[in-house]
Amino acid sequence: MSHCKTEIQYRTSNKLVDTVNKLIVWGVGTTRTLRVHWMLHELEIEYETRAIGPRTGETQTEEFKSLNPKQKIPALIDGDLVVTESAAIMRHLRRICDRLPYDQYQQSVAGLAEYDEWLSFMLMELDATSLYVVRRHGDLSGIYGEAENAVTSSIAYFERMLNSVVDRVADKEFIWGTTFSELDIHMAILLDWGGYVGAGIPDRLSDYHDRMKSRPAYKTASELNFSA
Ligand SMILES: N[C@@H](CCC(=O)N[C@@H](CS)C(=O)NCC(=O)O)C(=O)O
Repeated sequence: MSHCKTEIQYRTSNKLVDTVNKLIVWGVGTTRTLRVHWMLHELEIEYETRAIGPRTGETQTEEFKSLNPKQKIPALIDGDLVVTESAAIMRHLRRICDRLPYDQYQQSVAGLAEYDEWLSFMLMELDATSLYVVRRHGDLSGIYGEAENAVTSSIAYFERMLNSVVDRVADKEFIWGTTFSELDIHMAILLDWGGYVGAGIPDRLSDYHDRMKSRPAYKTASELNFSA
């Protein structure tokens, strides 16, 4: 994989330099870590992986706690900078590497408002308040407790929210503007995850979902993320 060095404008202490740090990603094995590995592969950035997994105790070592006191993966180390939260890490990677250029709409006020709307919607409505509730009281019920009603109603909520945006995704090449972006990564992984927990995924999203999953970066990153 080549590095983004030649295309990069990397900001350190207000100075633009043309070199980048060797990036290190902590974390594998979850949908949230997959987001970051997928983006790195789309950008063709070389990086190292510290293959720690969730609920293995590996997020509670002194070394990792000093990097991320939240004790959560993924975390990205970029020189002196530690970036946590998968969405923030993906945004950071887009800023330090311009291999996926933004189109004119994506840079416009309207485009940025749409970006913020999609990101809030996917992180809050489709992830935190629905699929993650299913995870907590489904696969992780040993830790968070059984709550069958919460699981059932969260799946229904996910389906309702997803159905509300079908027209904005189906038949489109990409969710936002005319180029692939981290919003496609979020959506494709949410569709994977929704399918995994048994939520109904509208047929009209199949083409979009299949196209995203056929991207070489998705395949390579999934292999790395789930086999480690
Ligand atoms: N909002 C965070 C969520 C990160 C998160 O909850 N990570 C879980 C795995 S999906 C974790 O590290 N849990 C700690 C552990 O299981 O040890 C993100 O998107 O990065």
